[in-house]
Amino acid sequence: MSSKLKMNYIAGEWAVGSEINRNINPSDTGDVIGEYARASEVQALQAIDAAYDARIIWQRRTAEERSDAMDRIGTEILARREELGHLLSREEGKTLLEGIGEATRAGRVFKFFAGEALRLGGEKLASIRAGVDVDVVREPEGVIGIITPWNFPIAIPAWKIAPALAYSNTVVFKPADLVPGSAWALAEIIVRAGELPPGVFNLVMGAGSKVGNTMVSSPKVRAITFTGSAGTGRQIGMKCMERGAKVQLEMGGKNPLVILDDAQLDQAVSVAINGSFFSTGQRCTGSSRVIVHESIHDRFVAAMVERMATLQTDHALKNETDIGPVASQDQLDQDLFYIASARDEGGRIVAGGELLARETPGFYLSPALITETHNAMRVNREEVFGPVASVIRVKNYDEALEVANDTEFGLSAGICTTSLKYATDFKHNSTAGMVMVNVPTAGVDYHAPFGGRRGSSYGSREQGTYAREFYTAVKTTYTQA
Ligand code: UN1
Repeated sequence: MSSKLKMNYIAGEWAVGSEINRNINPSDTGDVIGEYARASEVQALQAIDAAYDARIIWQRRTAEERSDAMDRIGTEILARREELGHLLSREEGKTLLEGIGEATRAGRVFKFFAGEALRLGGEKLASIRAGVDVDVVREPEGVIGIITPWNFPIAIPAWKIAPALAYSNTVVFKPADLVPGSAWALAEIIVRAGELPPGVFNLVMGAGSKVGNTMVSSPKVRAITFTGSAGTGRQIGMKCMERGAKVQLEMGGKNPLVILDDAQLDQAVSVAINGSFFSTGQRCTGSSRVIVHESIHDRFVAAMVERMATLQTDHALKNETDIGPVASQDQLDQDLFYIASARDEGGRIVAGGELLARETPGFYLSPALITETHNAMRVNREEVFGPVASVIRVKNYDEALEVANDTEFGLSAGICTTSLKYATDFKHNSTAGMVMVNVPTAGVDYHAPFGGRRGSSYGSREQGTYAREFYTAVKTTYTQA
């Protein structure tokens, strides 16, 4: 066992696991970031017991104490954002600027919930009976199981852990097995800077099939919040439903970006490039279907190709890199599969979609733009989760709206237009959970509700004050004096 092994945190103690996970840099597969202990199922159960037992202690802390803990955590994350961003980019492959941006967002989330801890209120209603008081209060749920994906290794953990703790719940946290580094660094800050009593926060690293499954199945875990693939999300949802646990699922997207013929071309290209390719397209909010009015189609595609030629795909930590590598070989295989399927179904790859050799061995794929696609093609139905965007040509706004809404997902949807009429209509009639006008479909504010409809999300919204819906239970009390 190496002394540098990064351990799980269970019941207030750092604990070795049953296996060792080597964390590899996707920009340079020869670079091992560190060794991380995978927890066993027994350890996951110990973490759950510890969180269960610590509930009362944490609930008895005052709102101010919990607020101060969140504030100290946020302060340390922000002070160390460059170092944390560096680690994040090194293990996940997004660029250093994106990594630092994400670490900053995580710090800001803790600051936001430091305020929210003090702001949790209730309601007083008039009763229909004389002399009776009706009060509606919010209480913690208990133990929250948190399961997070690899594409936002620090921000998504932050926006689930911060509200869970701020609203007096205790936590068992399982980060993605692919990127345990940022999550471990976050956990270390949480327990030390937060000065949390033992058991309030537990980190159990490892595979979803073992550790995650133990959390989902345990009757002591009152609520599960999950961000990840639609397939896993559905299974988790069904298991939670079976045992009556509260569940919140953030799954995939097949987000449309509509480009109308009155759009400002430069702006539309920037919005599309950002939404489709930044963070290597590995965002559930990414613009994967670019729906373009026929009168601007050729000009838009030409301008996209021109702009894409200026983008540097390279090692995530190089200053001049715009697009880092894909996060893993599995994800790269998936991206290539969808590019091939689009070509087989008649799509034209007008830019990118090629494996790139760089100074260091990594999962480099040039961002791909595919034209001549239609909405029934597999690449337009299923989530790719890579730097791959397809263009769908439409005759007019009505067709654009119809195509945009014709998806089993419904997370984010965007439109580029200078028309107030069409922008307003799109805001009203898009069936996505988040609608963007002249801004990218991805890259959301940390204090606004986040979530989608249909196959994208299940349960209440994340982030902002809306997070309290998931992390608290409502109680109505009636009192006759
Ligand atoms: C963003 O676009 O800023 O997994 C956030 C994801 C989303 C988060 C996207 N849950 O990509």
